[in-house]
Amino acid sequence: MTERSGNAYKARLLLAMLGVPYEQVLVDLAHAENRKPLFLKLNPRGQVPVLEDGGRVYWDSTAILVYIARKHEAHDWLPLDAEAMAEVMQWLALAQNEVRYGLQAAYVMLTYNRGGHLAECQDLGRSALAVLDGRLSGHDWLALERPTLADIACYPYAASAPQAGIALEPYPAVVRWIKRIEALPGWVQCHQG
Ligand SMILES: N[C@@H](CCC(=O)N[C@@H](CS)C(=O)NCC(=O)O)C(=O)O
Repeated sequence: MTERSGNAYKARLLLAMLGVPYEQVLVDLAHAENRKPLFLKLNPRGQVPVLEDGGRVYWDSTAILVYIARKHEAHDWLPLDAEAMAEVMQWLALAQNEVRYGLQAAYVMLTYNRGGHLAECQDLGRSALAVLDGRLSGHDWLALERPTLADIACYPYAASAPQAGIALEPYPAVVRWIKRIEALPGWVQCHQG
């Protein structure tokens, strides 16, 4: 994993909130360590996060969040019954679509000076924030009236929207929800040290 990846942060955040110890291995994205054969053996997509556990390797933050929640029987964070699980999973889908290709993409372009269609990504990012704000205007959490994987998956790149060139002021319910998440027991910062 790398400390600056919002996707790796999701896994670190859940592990911290569950009090599960883990070893963090940093991957040097700036020097394309993630494109070297050794890393591609772990994740053929060449992306962090990757989780190694019990002699097996898992990639993609959604799969990793689900794995951690199930393995540690964190039913509050990812319930087993059909309705509740689907309610959580729909937000994981938003995290992997509008958030990933909108907020994350714009964040990466501005923070790491990468090329791309910035305005389009920012528009997509704003559409993600509007959906989040709509839900959070009448609820404290994205699903099930309690913190779940839905919040962990959407939070990192919503919180870093200003670094993606998107002001959070038009989304006041999102701003209150970010503060609520950051007050949860076990919350850790994205960038350590
Ligand atoms: N869908 C993937 C996205 C992972 C992703 O975008 N990782 C970024 C860091 S946050 C990465 O490894 N970028 C390096 C690259 O693509 O070369 C997930 O949720 O894990």
